[in-house]
Order: sequence, then C-alpha cells, then structure tokens
Amino acid sequence: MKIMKLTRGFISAIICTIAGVSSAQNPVIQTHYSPDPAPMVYKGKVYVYTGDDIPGFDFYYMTKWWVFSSADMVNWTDHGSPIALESFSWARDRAWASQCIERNGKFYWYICVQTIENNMAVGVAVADKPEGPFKDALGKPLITNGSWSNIDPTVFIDDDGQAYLYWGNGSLYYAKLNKDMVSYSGEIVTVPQSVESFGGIRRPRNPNTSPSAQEGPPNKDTYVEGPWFYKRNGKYYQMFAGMTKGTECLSYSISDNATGPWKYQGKIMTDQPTNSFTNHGGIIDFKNKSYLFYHTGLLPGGGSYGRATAIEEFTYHADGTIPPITMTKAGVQPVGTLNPYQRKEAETIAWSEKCKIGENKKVGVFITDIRTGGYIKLRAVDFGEKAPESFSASIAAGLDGGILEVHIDSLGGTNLATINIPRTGGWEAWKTITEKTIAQVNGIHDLYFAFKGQNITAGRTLFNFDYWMFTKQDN
Ligand code: FUB
Repeated sequence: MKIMKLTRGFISAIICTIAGVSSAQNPVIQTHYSPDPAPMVYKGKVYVYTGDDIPGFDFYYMTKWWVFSSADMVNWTDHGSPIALESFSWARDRAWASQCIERNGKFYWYICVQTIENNMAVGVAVADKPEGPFKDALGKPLITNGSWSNIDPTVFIDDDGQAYLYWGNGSLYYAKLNKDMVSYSGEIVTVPQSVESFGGIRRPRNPNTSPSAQEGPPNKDTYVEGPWFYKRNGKYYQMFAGMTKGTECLSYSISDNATGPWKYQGKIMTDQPTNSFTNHGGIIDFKNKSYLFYHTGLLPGGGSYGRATAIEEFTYHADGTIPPITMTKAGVQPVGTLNPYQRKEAETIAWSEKCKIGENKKVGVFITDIRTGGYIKLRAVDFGEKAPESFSASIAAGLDGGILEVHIDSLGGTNLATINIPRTGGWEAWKTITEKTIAQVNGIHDLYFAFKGQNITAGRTLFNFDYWMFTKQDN
C-alpha cells in the first residue's frame, strides 16, 4: 500500500485526530516515576534530571535520580539512573530534588539527601557528559549545618562568571560558588522573606494538625521550597513552590540583582488537580519557546508520593512577567523530528504502556517487562522522500517472544513491518532481527511499536528491546 504524499502540516493535523487515546504527552515519562524535574539545555538538547518515587511508600523515601534527554520536547530518551544514595558515602536516605549545570565541559549535579547524621545536606556529583557517569565530587556534603532546611538546590552561572547556589525549605538561602563549582566563598546568606518579596512571611507550623498546617490567617503566598533560579533578558527570576492553603502552588519573584531584593510577582500555577501535594518546577527556553516543567501525581497509581514530570509551553508577557499556566494532559508539541534511519534507543519514547525500563552493564538502558497489549509511541518521525526498505530491532527473549508490530499514525494504522520474535538464548542474549517493510511511507508520521502475544495469553513478559532503525530503500 502506498501512503499518499501529504504536506507536513496536514499530516500533523491528521496525526492529532487519529492518535486518539495516545495523544497525551503528560506525564512525560510513563515507565516509572520522575519527580522534581530540573531541565538543562545543552547543545541542542534538553536534559531533565529527576528523582525517583518508589511505588507503595507513604513518604519521600527516595533512593536514586534519573536523567532523560530530548531534542524535540516530545520523544524522551531515558538515560537511566547514573547516581543513587550509594554514590554518596555520607548519605543515608531521601534522594530529594536536584539540578545539574555545565561549566567548562563538566557537569555539576547538585543533589540533596538525608545524611547519616540525620539531617539534610546538599552534595554535588561531577561528570564529563550530561548523562554521566557521575561521581561524588567531594566525598562529603557541600552544604551542611545540621539543619533540615538544606534541600532543593538550584544553580545558575551569571554572565560575569559568578555562580550562585540557592536552596532551602521554609527559609531560602544562597551561597556564591567558586569557579570550581564544588566550593563556595563567604557566608551562607538567608534571604529575607516579606509580603513584598515572596508574598508573605512564613508562619509557625501547627504541630497539632498536619505537618504543613500553619497557625494564623493565611498569607497571599509563602515561600515553601523548590527554588528555581535563572536570568532572562537581564532580570533574575526565583520560581518557588509557594503555599496559601492546602497544596503547593508555583509562584515567582523577580529581581534586578542575583542576590535580591526580590519582588513577589504572583502565582504561575495554582489550584490544579495535580493529585500531588508538591509540584517542584523548573523553567527553560528552548528553540525559541518557553517551558514550565513540574510534577503531578497523575501517572496511574500515582499521588503525592508517586509523582511524574509534566511540561507546559508558555509565552512571557512583553514586560517579562509569566502568565498563569494551566496543567494539560496534551502537554507540548514537537519542535523537531526524529530520524528513523539512525539507530534509536528503544527507551526513546513519546508515550508508552505496559513496558518498563531495564538497565545493565552490557547494553545500558533498554525496554523490559514488555506485556501483551503494550506499545511505544514516537512522534514526528521523518521518513523523508523515499520509503524505508527494512526495519531492524535488537531483541533478547528467553522464551518465545511474541510479536513486535510497527505501525504508523495510530496503533491500528498501516503496518510497516512485523517481527515474530524467536528465543534468542536468554533475556540478555541480544540479537538484531531485520524484516523487509510491507508498506510504503514517506514524510512525517507518528510511529508505534505494538507488543503482541502470539499464543501467549498469560501476562508474562514477552521480550527485551534495546534499539531499532529503518534502512532506506536506496541503501
Ligand atoms: O521529592 C522530595 C521533596 O518533595 C523535594 O525535595 C521537594 O521539592 C518536594 O518536591
């Protein structure tokens, strides 16, 4: 069957209509939880550093962090978990919010954890590549003074080369980092809070009610935690998780200086059905668009302790202020295309169901726990002018693996190729299997890998999937 050549805009419109059930883009990662997203733009890609909520817990007992990247804002590659609590000999529990920044070709990932002395401290890991491997840069905390407030580091390097680390729960602190990015000069400064700077003054907690309840009449807003410090068009921004009552909102203040004084601007995102007490945000500009990253408890089974990254696009007002942003399920649109003729990791995903992330020393990150009825969707895959000739996938299957079907535009759309997966000799015995394409396609399409069970009716895992690519007709 020949797919008619259509204009790219028209194809996108069709794709949106046909895609139906899979048109959602939030939460951005479906294979596991991804709380406290911290985006970083580097060399034409967005990297997102997150934490890892563990299913079934009723507190933030987190043990590791993850890295993802995308060049188009919709297809996200999972780079796995390059650091965990055990990467820091002085850490005991609570792998909480983090942010990574590049300086002189090195990547500094500021994290916070509970220490073996039972307080919270900020540490820093360093790597030569944005996805790691990372190692503890100091072998000890960077910021520690016995306080529980030392969480949620945010880092920014100003135009004059001065780097700032802000952090804090309840109180907001900053320190001026040295050029080595792993030490600081001068005192740790506590940022004054007032109605003018952050919308209100933090009131004492009421220990007789919930841990977040506070005494006295509510403020218009209050700095709680999760600062996100950046500069845009000469203005310094401090976004933070604020609170008036109930659950956290995302609010912001602006200053003409990196160290304040801050002027409270209002709430960016509030009163949304996020299904999560916290929201932890980050903001970037990428390919001439502005994006808010935050988390919700909306992944199936999620909640306040099962949080996942979401993204919304927004446009700054002419005066640099940020409009109110509403959460969406649709998320953001692609700002690039995916080349199917270059090897793509199976863990590059726009949307997925019934599969998970695996990681080992031999192949790194791969897709595992693939179940009948599951699928991976990719968006804006550009097949170019000529149709592909064949499709290859790197697969491992200890038992009869089922079927991998390749479709375009929707799960039931044109079937481009089918692989009947044989036993490859083990769940980590990888084999590259190639099949001729059985339909022709060109231009930009969504691509679906559908996982089918053949005669496998039980819910067992079908196969492991490491990477794929198409071969062009004229190759
Ligand atoms: O994820 C644990 C903590 O919850 C973070 O450090 C806070 O920002 C809040 O999101």
